[in-house]
Amino acid sequence: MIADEENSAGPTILTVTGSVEHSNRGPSDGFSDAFFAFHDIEFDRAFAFDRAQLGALGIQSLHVSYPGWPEDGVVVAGPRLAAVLDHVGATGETVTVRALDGYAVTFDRETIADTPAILAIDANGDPLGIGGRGPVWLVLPSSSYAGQPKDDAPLVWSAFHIAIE
Ligand SMILES: Nc1nc2c(c(=O)[nH]1)N[C@H]1C(S)=C(S)[C@@H](COP(=O)(O)O)O[C@H]1N2
Ligand SMILES: [Mo]
Repeated sequence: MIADEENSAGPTILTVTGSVEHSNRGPSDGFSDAFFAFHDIEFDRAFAFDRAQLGALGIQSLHVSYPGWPEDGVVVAGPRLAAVLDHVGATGETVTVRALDGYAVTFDRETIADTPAILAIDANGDPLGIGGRGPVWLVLPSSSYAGQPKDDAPLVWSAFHIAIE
């Protein structure tokens, strides 16, 4: 693996590609990066995070509730999306958060970076995993930015990829 800083020690759970100033891995490989290939995601370099690296960016908690959720809402924890964007030196105009199932939401970078959005890796004290809402769940409070839908449509669960464009 070609890397210029901070290699992941554990399995990668989130990869940031596109307009990033800092990277810790080289180009996507048609063989080993099979799931990126499945999603037609190609890149020259990227920043790959394991859980520990995301945790090292500073864990924040959020208690949120949306229509149709359990009555008490959910307490999630993880780094601020803004901290992750800072860490990779994101410079593009948009941030697209993409999930395992292909669901993706694109945000204006400066708008989303000004919100308390977090990339949750735990919910109600338990690590988020695949089959649940993990490995990463984008969570933000209601009314965090102008025009935010009233429901939880922007809250991408099972996220694994962020593209900066
Ligand atoms: N990975 C993923 N995240 C997603 C979705 C999805 O289909 N896939 N649906 C979104 C929408 S439109 C809503 S309203 C909420 C809740 O959808 P759900 O009830 O399908 O979880 O999750 C959002 N996050
Ligand atoms: Mo939805």
